[in-house]
Amino acid sequence: TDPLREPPENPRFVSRLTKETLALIMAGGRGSRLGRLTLWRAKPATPFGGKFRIIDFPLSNCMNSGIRRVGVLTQYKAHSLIRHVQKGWNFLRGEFNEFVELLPAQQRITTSWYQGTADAVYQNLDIIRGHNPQFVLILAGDHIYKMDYGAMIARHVESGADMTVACLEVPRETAKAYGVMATDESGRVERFTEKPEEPDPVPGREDVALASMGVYVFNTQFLYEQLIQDADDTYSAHDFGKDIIPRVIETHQVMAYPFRDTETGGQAYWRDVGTIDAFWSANLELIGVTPELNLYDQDWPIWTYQEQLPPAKFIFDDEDRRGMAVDSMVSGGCIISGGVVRHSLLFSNVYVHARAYVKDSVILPDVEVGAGAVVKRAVVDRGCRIPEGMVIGEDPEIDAERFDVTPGGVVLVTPEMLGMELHHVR
Ligand code: ADQ
Ligand code: ADP
Repeated sequence: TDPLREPPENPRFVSRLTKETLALIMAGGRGSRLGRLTLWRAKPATPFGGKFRIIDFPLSNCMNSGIRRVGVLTQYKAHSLIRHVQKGWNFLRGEFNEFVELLPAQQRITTSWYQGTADAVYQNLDIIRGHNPQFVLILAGDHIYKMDYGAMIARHVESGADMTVACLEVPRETAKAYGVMATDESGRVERFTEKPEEPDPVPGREDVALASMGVYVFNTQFLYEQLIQDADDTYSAHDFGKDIIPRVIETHQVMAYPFRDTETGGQAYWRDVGTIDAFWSANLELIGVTPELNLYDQDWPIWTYQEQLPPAKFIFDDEDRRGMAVDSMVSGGCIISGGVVRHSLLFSNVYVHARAYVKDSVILPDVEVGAGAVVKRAVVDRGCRIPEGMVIGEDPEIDAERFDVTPGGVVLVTPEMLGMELHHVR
């Protein structure tokens, strides 16, 4: 039986498994392909979808899956991330042994910062031991998706695996960016190559490959053994994808878990918004009539830190016939005062002044678009003040002098590029 299509017969069984699970969210990576959007924040802290930050997705998946013991491993530019987790994720009940705990790199065991992902976990071994979980669920902090980890852990237990790796089918040409695996008929992983030049295709389907999502379930004892062994290996990069998985598939039972859409059984939504182009289009996709990622799904709410903000306000100028947003999402605290917003996503507290025009753009919180300014096909970072009359997104050559223009023709605008002294810090 496929636990994804048929709910497990005894749901209490799954809740026992999730209760016995400690989730560790790897949130230390830089996300350097996001360019200057991650100059001052780690990728998991990057705002997404009008109200959220990327890390809210794996964190919400944990809550909705009944996993209430979560550690967040941070390293690179963690301040914004730490602040968000502290403000927004402190609603769990310690009395019930529920927590979201921050685990910054602090050189507790060795004198180096976290090296690979396995080293980040290794350096927290004593903390994990203290929680004494039966399973450890390792998650990446920088993907956008809705997934019930309970179903995966149930499958892990049913199959008797030592470790289970969640995977997805991706076009073979994009598979180079991932860990790629091949399985036997039972789903056991037989080959695993991190970021291969020539990804293995899925048998019989030449243009598809099986990519690891970087989501792993471990039996805790097995994880300890592997991490301790790996720590002694001077040739290891101490990374799950590069070192641990290729090694353990030889000697242990590592199973693949295909992540599918729970309703259709087909391809599930999963996005690595690794580049500005991907970030821009994943945000604008949400505006569509029936986006693949439904943020209005009350069965799988995405939690976040919410500021108390007044409703969005639209001030219509009768003479100019302006002061509106169409085909857009507009968050709390925004004021569109005599400007026009089309096919755009506005995060909180965005002020669009008279005769300004915003189109095909993603505007992060606390931005002001000055009177008569034009912003097209852009990602505007938090705290930017676009001066009166400035034109962005009409002439790539002029844009490139001041801003970053992506291969897809999206203009990234940050406060530094506008010559602003400091990021708007609140
Ligand atoms: P990558 O995403 O390239 O591949 P990596 O850079 O290790 O792997 O990042 C994985 C996650 O760990 C990210 O969320 C990142 O922020 C975080 N991270 C990285 N280094 C860290 C550190 N030192 N401390 C704390 N957190 C850290 C991985 C797998 C592939 C898989 C893809 C799926 O290695 O096999 O296909 O994820 O995206
Ligand atoms: P976020 O929108 O992700 O919360 P912030 O704009 O608040 O990010 O900035 C995140 C962190 O980076 C804060 O600690 C802030 O002080 C710091 N920061 C932002 N811009 C600069 C800058 N130009 N110079 C120094 N520190 C900065």
